[in-house]
Amino acid sequence: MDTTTANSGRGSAARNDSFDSVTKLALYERMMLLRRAEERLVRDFKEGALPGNVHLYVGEEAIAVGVCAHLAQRDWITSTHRGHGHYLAKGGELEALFAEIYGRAGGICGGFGGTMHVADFAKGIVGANGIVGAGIPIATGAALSAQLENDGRVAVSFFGDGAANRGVFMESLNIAALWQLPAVFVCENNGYCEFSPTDTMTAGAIHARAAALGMPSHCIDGNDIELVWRTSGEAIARARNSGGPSLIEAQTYRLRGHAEAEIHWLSEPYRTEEEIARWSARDPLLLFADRLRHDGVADAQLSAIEAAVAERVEQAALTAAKSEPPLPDLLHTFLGDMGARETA
Ligand SMILES: Cc1ncc(C[n+]2csc(CCOP(=O)(O)OP(=O)(O)O)c2C)c(N)n1
Ligand SMILES: [Mg+2]
Repeated sequence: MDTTTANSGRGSAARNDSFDSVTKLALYERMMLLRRAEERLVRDFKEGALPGNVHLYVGEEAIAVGVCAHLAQRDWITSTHRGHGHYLAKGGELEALFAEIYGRAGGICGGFGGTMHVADFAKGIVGANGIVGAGIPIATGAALSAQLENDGRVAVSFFGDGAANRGVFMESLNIAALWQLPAVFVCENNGYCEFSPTDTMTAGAIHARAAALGMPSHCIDGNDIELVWRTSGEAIARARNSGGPSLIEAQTYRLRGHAEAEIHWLSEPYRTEEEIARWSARDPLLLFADRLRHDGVADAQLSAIEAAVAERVEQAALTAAKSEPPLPDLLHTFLGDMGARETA
């Protein structure tokens, strides 16, 4: 997706306004990258090759990929505990992602952060975050800095439906609306907060909360890549052109568990087979492949994209696994002052 994430001018992405065949195939490839990378992690988890647990984004790929297609490298995103997809969609390096999750020195954070802290500030990836909702005020602060610098950057915050029930959500939206900050708030409503259905914990509609603040909002099918791409393109352009913030509620479903380790925690299922089957039939990659075939893309071309991505993922995972664990001495480097105090 080089054409859409290139860095240019005052932070404006070299954005393609038409959902043309080049854009569509680039989006498909990027969604496939997210999917295959996490399928590799599923395998690693089952083989006991991961140092801990992972929260996967499988089934939600259209959101991160559709939104990030409109961002330049110098724009910011904040992410969640389910952050691998956001990282890859914003252009994060694949091998460094695997190495980080494996806890190796070649990781994007030197192997000290792990799955829930993948970040690359140079690419505007301000970080995944284990604290639910914590990325929302961070993106708001980034948007404030863009406004003060008047540099045309935009900040996007991805967060879940559960996070929208934290106080910091309304606090952040309030100040973003009041100061007309260049921010886009993207709520990934996957119908669950851990094992609790959203409708057992959330009053009203999340997107409707913006109306009280005079902020534009949209509620869309988050599994429809074209809809995500078009809606977020408008919201990001509005933010970039001093038109203020927006809230997008993208409805989706996680096709895997809340966390891979949940099979060890739960005594009974919290979702029905019927529900999972219904959403599997609406897998965003299947929907997009159908759309591409309908638009005349040959099966062979889709298979070639998939095979190339699979090979890239396999090579990255193998290389990352060969990276050494971080040197213990470096721990004090990252602890900074706190480390100095502890060792004094
Ligand atoms: C402040 C805080 N409270 C609770 C948790 C425990 N927790 C981790 S993930 C999660 C669910 C979040 O749901 P949602 O925001 O909908 O995101 P999803 O997992 O569905 O992507 C919870 C409650 C936490 N990490 N941080
Ligand atoms: Mg959720």
